[in-house]
Amino acid sequence: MENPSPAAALGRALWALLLATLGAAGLPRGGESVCSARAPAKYSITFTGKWSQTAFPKQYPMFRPPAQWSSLLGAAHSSDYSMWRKNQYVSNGLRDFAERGEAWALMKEIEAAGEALQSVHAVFSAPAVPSGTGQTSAELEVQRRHSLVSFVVRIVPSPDWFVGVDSLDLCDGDRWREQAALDLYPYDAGTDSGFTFSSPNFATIPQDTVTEITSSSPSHPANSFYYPRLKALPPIARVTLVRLRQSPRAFVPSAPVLPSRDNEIIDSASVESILQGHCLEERMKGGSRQYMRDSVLSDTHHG
Ligand SMILES: [Ca+2]
Repeated sequence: MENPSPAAALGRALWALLLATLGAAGLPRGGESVCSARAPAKYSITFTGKWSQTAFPKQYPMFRPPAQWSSLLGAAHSSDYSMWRKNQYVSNGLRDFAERGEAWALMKEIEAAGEALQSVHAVFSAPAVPSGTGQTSAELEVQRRHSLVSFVVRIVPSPDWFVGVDSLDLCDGDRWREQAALDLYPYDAGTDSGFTFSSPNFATIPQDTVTEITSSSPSHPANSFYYPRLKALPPIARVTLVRLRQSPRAFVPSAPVLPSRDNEIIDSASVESILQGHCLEERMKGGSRQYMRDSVLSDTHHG
């Protein structure tokens, strides 16, 4: 199936011709180059927390809950979809996720984007990380028209702080990147005005845009990330994406990824538990085949 064949070569040639014919109309928003990589590509994504007490001693959360990370929720999408963006307002779904780790509304938004604009190819998620420095991973698939990857992970505890990636393009012209790695820094969703990790809820009215939290901004001594002597914060997490070489046919779906039982996060329902709900499974079956095939849904839930 994956062996290059004359038919496949012809298909690629026709596709290239089609793209050439479409010309500028086929260009994604923002003037990025068109991805012409032929087959879809599969990646592993690994999120590594670097939120240690050594690196971030100020107000480091020790109890109820100790420093940890929510589930990771992401999507492979086109430039017509944006999960979050610096200096823009978050959606209601991302607000729920950033403030409380609730993934349901965000999932519904992603699903709606996938159905209305075909701008989302697949959703992926990884289990929550029960410590500030733990690791979690997932697999995802991108394709030519959905070569961008975005994801979010909530900082727990925090008012509305998260880390993530906005529209990382895994395609480089006619080929897929072998790997990508990014240091991650905290962002403020602009929906809760709490200054510290454990601040009580304090809605930001009117809502503010997404801003990066730095060692000097917000410029207030009470802020948990305020380190006036530091020029910049150290990265609080890192993400690595590595292309998997297995052909889709040879790929053996991994065992279901289940949330950790002995380190239940004291946030809200995990993404996994929501994603395992049959309602969503039914709704997502159009736009997220990759998710359906490889991830947490059990085989007892046939849509
Ligand atoms: Ca805030």
